[in-house]
Amino acid sequence: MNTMELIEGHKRITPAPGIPVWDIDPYGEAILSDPLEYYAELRAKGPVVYIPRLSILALGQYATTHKVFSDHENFVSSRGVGLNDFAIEKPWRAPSIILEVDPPDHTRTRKVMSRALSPKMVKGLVDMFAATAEELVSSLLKKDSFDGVTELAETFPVAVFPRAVGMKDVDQRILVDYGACVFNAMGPDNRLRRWALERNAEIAPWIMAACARDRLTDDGLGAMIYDAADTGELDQEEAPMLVRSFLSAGVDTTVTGIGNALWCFSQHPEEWQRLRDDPSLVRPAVEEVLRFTSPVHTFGRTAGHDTEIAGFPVEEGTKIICVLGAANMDPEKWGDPEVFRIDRRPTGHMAFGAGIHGCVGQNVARAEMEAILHALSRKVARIEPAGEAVWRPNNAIHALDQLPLKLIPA
Ligand code: OVM
Repeated sequence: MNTMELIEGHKRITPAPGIPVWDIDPYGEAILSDPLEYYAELRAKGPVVYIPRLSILALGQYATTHKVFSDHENFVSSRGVGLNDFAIEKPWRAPSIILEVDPPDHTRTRKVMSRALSPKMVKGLVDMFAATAEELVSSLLKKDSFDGVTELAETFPVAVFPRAVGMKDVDQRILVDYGACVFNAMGPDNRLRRWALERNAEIAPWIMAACARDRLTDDGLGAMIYDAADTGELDQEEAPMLVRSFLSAGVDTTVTGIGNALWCFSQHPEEWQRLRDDPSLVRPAVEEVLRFTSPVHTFGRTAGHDTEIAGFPVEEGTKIICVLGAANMDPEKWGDPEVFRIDRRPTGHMAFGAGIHGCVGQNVARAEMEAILHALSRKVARIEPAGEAVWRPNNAIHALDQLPLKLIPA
């Protein structure tokens, strides 16, 4: 007899006495669009908070978020990094063989992906990134105004990343939407997740077809994955699944990072001027944009066995959301987190996660953002708002929907 009560596809838990209870929906669209107050209240309630309507624990203080996120032994990924527990419910798609796994399975696939995304491979891409960024910025300078989301933040990664992977099929709308689906699917059964499942049904066949070996050139990052299948490092059917991970995690995330960077500099012209005066600030500016806007705002884990968080007992099967956006805004860690300062050098920010699952593509992500900021900083005196910035709620991503901009030539 199974008397376990389920909620959002995981076990309903009884929180340990003393854990603060907060009756809120962290996936409400108003919060997802404008999360700063929610981040502050979450941190203020304590190191760990129980959210009854989803029966999950939520972490927002830097110290606890970092500790739990780095602890893959107690807080597993193989049961899914959203609210569904893969040990109980059938996952919405075939699980990722790098994201939704634990060691030792994770160790083998991670090694193949980190080779394809290594600093050496990124070095081979930077000239192509720079040339594409220069060309794109030149063409946007000819316009009176444009949408920073569709015409720059989406266009650039879609121009360079599928090319780096060696994809023969490229469709901006499908590639961006697929990432949005993957991240929305991490949330509860709300409007956003239901959209994701519907949209995924339309585009998943296109995505999987685009990951096939005969749809990839033999000189890209995708070919490196298939090479690993040839040498026996991977099974044959694992190669397209790892190429799928490039598309799940590598497009919408960098689109968001670039869009958020444009937003930061349109709102902080004095910081743009500092960047123009000292191009060596491009690198730390990228880190500050990532800290300040947290493109991936929330990521989950599951307690693999009975354990504890901040001294409170946590039962096996508990879903825990790590609110990376809140950790990146914790004044205990950052002092003045709500000040956007491009020379902050925010070592230890959580935008790429932490621990063994820390973003394997972070060198590519940085290179894309740096290429755009370099091109803009040489050609553009000011990045001005040309209308209201509108955020696009997503269960795991903090991204813009619209960003009307005007570039003032240098
Ligand atoms: C994957 C995947 C999907 C989403 C995110 C991610 C941030 C990985 O399919 O492997 O890492």
